[in-house]
Amino acid sequence: MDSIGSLGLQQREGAPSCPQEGLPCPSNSSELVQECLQQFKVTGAQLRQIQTSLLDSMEQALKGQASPAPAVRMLPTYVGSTPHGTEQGDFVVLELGATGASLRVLWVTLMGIEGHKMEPRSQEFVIPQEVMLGPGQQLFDFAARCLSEFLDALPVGNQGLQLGFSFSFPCHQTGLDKSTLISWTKGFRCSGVEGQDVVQLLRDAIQRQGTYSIDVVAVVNDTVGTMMGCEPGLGPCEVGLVVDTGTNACYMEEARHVAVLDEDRGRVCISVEWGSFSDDGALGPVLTIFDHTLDHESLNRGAQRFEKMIGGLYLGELVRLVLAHLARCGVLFGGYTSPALLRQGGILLEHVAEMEDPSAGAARVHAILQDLGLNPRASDAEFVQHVCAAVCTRAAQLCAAALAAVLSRLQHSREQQTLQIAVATGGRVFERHPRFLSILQETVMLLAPECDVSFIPSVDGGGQGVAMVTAVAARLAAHRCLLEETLAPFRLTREQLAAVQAQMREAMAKGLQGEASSLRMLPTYVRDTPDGSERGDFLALDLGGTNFRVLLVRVATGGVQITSQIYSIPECVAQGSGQQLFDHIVDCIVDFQEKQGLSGQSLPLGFTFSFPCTQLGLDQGILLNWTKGFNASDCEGQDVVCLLREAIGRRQAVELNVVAIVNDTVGTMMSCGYEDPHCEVGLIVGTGTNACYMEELRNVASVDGDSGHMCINMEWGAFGDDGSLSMLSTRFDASVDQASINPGKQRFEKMISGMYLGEIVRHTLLHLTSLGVLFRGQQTQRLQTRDIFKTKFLSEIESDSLALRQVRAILEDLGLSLTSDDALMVLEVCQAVSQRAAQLCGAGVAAVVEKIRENRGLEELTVSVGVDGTLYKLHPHFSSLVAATVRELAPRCVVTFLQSEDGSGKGAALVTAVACRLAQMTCV
Ligand code: 0WK
Ligand code: BGC
Ligand code: BGC
Repeated sequence: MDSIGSLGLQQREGAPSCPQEGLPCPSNSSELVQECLQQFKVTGAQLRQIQTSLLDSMEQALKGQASPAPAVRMLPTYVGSTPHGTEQGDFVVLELGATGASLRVLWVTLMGIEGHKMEPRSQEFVIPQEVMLGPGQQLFDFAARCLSEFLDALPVGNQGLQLGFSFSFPCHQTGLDKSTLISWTKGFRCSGVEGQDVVQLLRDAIQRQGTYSIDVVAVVNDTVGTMMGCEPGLGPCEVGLVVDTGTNACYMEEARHVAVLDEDRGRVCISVEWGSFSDDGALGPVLTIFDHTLDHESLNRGAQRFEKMIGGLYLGELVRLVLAHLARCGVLFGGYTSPALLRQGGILLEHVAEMEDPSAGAARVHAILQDLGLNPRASDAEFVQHVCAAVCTRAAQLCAAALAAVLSRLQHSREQQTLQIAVATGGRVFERHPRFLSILQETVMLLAPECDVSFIPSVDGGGQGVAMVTAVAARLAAHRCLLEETLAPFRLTREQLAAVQAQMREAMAKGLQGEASSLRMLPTYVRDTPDGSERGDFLALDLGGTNFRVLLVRVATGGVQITSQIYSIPECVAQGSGQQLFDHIVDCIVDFQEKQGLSGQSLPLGFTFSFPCTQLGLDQGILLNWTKGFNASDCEGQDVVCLLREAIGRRQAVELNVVAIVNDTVGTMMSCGYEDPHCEVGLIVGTGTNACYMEELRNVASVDGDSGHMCINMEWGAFGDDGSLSMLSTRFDASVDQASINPGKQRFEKMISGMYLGEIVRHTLLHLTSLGVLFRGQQTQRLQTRDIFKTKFLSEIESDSLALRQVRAILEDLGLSLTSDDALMVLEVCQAVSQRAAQLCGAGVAAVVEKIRENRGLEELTVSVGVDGTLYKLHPHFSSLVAATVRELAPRCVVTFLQSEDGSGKGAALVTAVACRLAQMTCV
């Protein structure tokens, strides 16, 4: 075991060799020895007290209790599952800290077949004292040099290597490859490392070394490596216990019990860091003056008190302090001491293990004591063995009390009365000390009789286990790369969005001039926004969104009152004959009139018809083509106002005066314009998407007149149908388009609107599943079902208030069995798809408001946009992303987005009211 320096104890310069402060020398020797040995006796009650108090601290820490700070840290390790046995590949493992003043490099080959194992190749390097206490960079450079020296001996060529970093110190982990050192323990005290990400420090050192391309993909605590390295046949082990220079344990906790994790399913490995356990109530009574002396002279005074009673780094020192005391009292070695006996670190674990080993016999004890420069008498050897046994027995019992606390925690967390568990053990105290494990086992059986515990020594100190975690991390890292690759086309740059804005401007100009353009720029014959003088009762229809609504709109001095009723449009009607569709609409109107006591009244009616129509007048709209899943026959190319009037005609005793047909964007603009005169743009992001705005009449080639304005229905859903958006289109967009009832059409809409986002996500998830990135590569029937992944799921999954667990619930309802990593990746897919949609929509709005600003030759334009549509209204981030994109691309426009409260039905009624007001004025 390590020399004095690496014992983490301070050298006491020039201290006179005199009896231990505060320790009287009683009259007879055996009484004195008994008195000393008695101090190391720990009663059952004390062990139970320690077990209980440690359990309390563990549960306080799990709950995230901040103050008083729990005595143990309970650090999540991002290891969520014990090995599947399928992990395979070659991995380099670097172990630092488990064995004190040495580090180890291993080459581990995982066969991926249960039970098949290749003996790892390894090499140990002694870490010089000045490196353990020097600048952090020096330590990591030393590690990088050892790595490359080890690899020099292997035929690795220049292949990329994956490394697992076993770093045996308390760390806050924020990922499998991100870990910040909290504090050094066990004789290490390098500067500039605490509070730093040790993975980055190692990566930087490997970079500086520059000899091998090594990717550090995982960092694990040695207890985790020990647990994961447990022979699959015998395990799986769900507890990892290390007693080497230091001591600690990890175990698999139910994720829902770990407050800092937003998880409610599955398990996560927790590193207890019980070395820092220091409950005065529990530990006070068992701490001896020798423990206080050792701590006082240690590098980390006051810290790791529990570890300093158990860890191999300290056992030898405790024995030395006792022997030195007894020698000074003349009880041992004839009162003679030696430099080695007085020198801290003079007695190492190896010495203690040998001297205590009953098979070693007194002769071996003599030899060791003579090596320490002592001249032991016959009785001395026996006393020394008793002291060694007392120190190590206490260590094993205390370790057992701690382990019993972990077992009790497992019983609580799994609500099990009895527990059958396998504990992987690692560390040289287990390997070297003859009785440590047996004392531990006996004491655990006393303290946790309802637990059936099997202890499984880890084969190679956890190297295999670290390689397992590295394999899992490598798999996750590879998956992350594939995920990034898959989502990259959805991540639009500012340049790409500005290009979309410019292309839309160009298409707008061409459309207004009647030139070939994917933007039809349809005049709507709405020349003015309401001026508030409108009055009267109006019927309104609202067809084309999620719901078909019939509304009674009363426009009075006090404002607008709306009574409405939602009716469904069954798919068979939406895709049946036009006559059937319009008859269905009239049926709904009649039903509404009856319910509202309006039967027989012929109120002016405004018809919000949310499909592309060429308008020849306010009450004439030729349907150009259906969109959004509608496909009723014999309608395209027809004047839908006529079709409605014919349907009214077919229905006896119904009289309706269809005054206006408006697009839902126009209805929304008018509805919001009634409250805010600045509202000159209408935007819909719902089942479909589209925008309209008030254009200068002089710019509308197809309508006579050079003054005044005309509201233009852009029909931007079709933007890019000429292929101008192909550079942005992904393979998933193509799949959605090909599967739609209007392939090649409405390309812009199919990247933005609610009818399609869910499908884009579904196709992306199918692709990632086929790559094995998601759902362990298991394709499920459900996920292959069209429209099974609703766009509303995106809004739910992306809502900040939804914990990952709820994301899982949504996906499990889809019959998907998934891990938390899967849920996270699905969330990222949803975010990428909706972010692109919002940004494209923002680029469109930026094009429109810039057009208005330039139309009016303004330096700065203040304008409001009336918005409606389920996606825009319900998605947690869509509206803010649209606004942010508009601010970015149209910085000279101050744009206010007004969410329409009453939908566009009110707008249609207002358009009708304006038309009626204008008609009355011309009659007067
Ligand atoms: C509500 C409007 C209606 C429009 C719809 C669009 O009243 O005219 O078509 O919003 O949103 P969606 O219902 O398609 O989500
Ligand atoms: C460290 C632990 C480590 C244990 C065993 C302790 O000093 O804080 O992280 O697991 O030693 O090596
Ligand atoms: C239609 C537009 C409508 C938009 C929003 C699109 O599919 O073509 O007329 O405004 O959906 O509902």
